[in-house]
Amino acid sequence: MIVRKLTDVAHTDREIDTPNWVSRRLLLARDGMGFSVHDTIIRPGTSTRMEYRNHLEAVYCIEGRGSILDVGTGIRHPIEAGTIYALDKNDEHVLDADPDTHLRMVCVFNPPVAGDEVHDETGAYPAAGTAAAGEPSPS
Ligand code: 9YT
Repeated sequence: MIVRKLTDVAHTDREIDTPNWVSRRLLLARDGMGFSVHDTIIRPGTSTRMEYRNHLEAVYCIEGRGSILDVGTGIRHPIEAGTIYALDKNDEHVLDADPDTHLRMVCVFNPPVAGDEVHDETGAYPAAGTAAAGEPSPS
């Protein structure tokens, strides 16, 4: 059994800090669950375009307000505590946090992220099993 607290993860290699968001990775690929779970803060007033071509992601908002633009449909959806969105079609999206509040999101990735991925120029994380995902390539 794995029992872990957010305070165990903060300021370790499980915390990824970027200009728009900070992601605390409570469960990663190396935990062997088949998915990863992140507690992510989206900074106030930021706008982040993403398209996880190599992952499915579900995101549950537990604090704050903002919106998500589904780039494929052009529809913008409000986000508040209690809203979940699931990128079941690897959907390209733009996530905005309102200027006066952060968004706090619980994110689940399948396949799990290894922990040290950064968004590439398309807003994706590299596929699992690649050197870019922090894993050795098969020889
Ligand atoms: C909600 C979202 O997609 N934020 C970007 C960071 C990412 N979810 C992560 O790695 O936690």
